[in-house]
Amino acid sequence: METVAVIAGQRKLDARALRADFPIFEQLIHGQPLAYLDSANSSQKPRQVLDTMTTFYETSYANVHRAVHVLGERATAGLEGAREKVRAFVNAPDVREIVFVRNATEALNLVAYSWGGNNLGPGDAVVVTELEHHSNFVPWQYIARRQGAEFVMLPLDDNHEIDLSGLDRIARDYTVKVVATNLVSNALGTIHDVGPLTRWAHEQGAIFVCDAAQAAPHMRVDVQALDCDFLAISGHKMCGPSGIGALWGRGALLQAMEPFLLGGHMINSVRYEKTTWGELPHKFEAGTAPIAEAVGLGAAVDYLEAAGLDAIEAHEHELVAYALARMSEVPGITLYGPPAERRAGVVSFNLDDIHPHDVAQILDRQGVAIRAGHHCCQPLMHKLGVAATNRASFYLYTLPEEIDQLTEGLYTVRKVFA
Ligand code: C6P
Repeated sequence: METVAVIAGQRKLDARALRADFPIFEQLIHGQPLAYLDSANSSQKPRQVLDTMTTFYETSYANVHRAVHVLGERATAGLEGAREKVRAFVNAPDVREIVFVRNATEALNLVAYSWGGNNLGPGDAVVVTELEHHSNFVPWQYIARRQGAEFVMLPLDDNHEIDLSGLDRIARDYTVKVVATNLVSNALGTIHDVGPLTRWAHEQGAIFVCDAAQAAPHMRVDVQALDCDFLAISGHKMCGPSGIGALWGRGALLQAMEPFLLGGHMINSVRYEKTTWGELPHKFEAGTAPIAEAVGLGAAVDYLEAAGLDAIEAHEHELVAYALARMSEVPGITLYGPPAERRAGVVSFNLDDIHPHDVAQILDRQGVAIRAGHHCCQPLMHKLGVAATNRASFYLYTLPEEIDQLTEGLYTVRKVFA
C-alpha cells in the first residue's frame, strides 16, 4: 500500500494507511476505538517488525558469533545486518561504533561509568540540563560525585528553554569534561538546537553526549551533522521491540574506554594473570545479545525509512499544532512547552487542580491512553511547580480524530470533577 504521497515536492505521510500495519488498533478498549496517545512512553509495533521477528525465530534463530552451524551463521548475519541498518540510520562513519544495549538508559550508563569513571576527577565538571530525563541526569550525578567531580545543572529560563547565560561562569570555575543533553524533551516535546552547546562543549575540550531517545523515532538524527561524541537510542520508542537500544560513540573514544560489563563474548583472551578485551563493538557487548530484538530493530529502521523521517516529523508538527489549538479551548487547562514549530509530538498539560492520575484514568475509560506522572523528569516538574503532568504523545500512526477523542474526553473529566 502507498503510505507516503508526494505533495508539492514534500513527502506527506498517510497515517490512516500506515495505521493498518499496526494490529493493536484492531480492538476496542472499554468499547471505544483506541486513541493511543502514549507513544513517547513506548510506541506500537507494525506487522512488518512482528513478522520479521517471528520469521527469524522460526527459521534462523541460534546464538551469534560462536556457532559454525548454518543457524548460527544466519543469526549472526541477522544481528550484524541490523547493526549496519542502525549505523546508516544515525549516519555513523563506522559500523563498529554501534554498540547494542538494552535501551537508552543502559547506553547512557555505559558512557557515564566507562568514560566518566576513568576521565573525571576533582576540579572537573559534568554539565546537564534541568529538563533531562533521569536516565541522562542520575548516572551523571552519581558518577560525578563518586569521582569527586562537580555536577552542574543548566537551568531553564521562564519560558522553560535551556538558559545558556551561565556557560562563561561554568567555564571559569571548572574544567568541563562532559556536556549531556537530550535532543527532544520527553516531557515538553521541545526540539533543542544543540549546536551552540556542542560547540561550547568542544571549545572546553569536553565530550558532548546526546540522548536521542525521543528524537530518533521522530526526526532524522545524524551523528556527524550533530558533531556529538556519544548518542543513545531505544528501540521500543521507534516501532522496534523492547530490550534493544543502541549507543553510538566515536571510535577513538570507544577504543580508549574500559568495558562496562564483563564476562562472555567481550574478551580477546583470558588467563589467570590477565584478561584482554575484544574488538569494537564486542568489548561492550558482554553475554548473549538480544538477538531477535536486534533483528526487530533492523526491521523497525526499515519501516521508518520507508515512511520517511521528514514525513514523520511533518506529520507530528501538524498533529501537535492541531492538538495545541483544540486543547487550548478546554477551560481550566494549562499547556506546557514551546510553540508547535519547535515541538515533536508531545503535549504536557494539567487540567484545573485535578490530579493527573485521575485525568488519565477517566480518559482511559473513554479509550484514550495518555501518560500521567513526572515522566522521569523530577527536576523539570520542580521547575514547573507541579508534582506531575498529563502527557499526550503522537506518532506516525496518530490521527486527528484521536486528538478530538482526547479533547472530548477532557470535557468529560471536567464534568466528573465539577
Ligand atoms: N522516556 C517516557 O515516557 P529507556 O527507558 O531506557 O528506553 O529510555 C529512557 C529515556 C531516556 N531519555 C529520554 C528523553 C526518554 O524519554 C526516555 C524514556 C519514557 O518519557 C519512559 S520514562
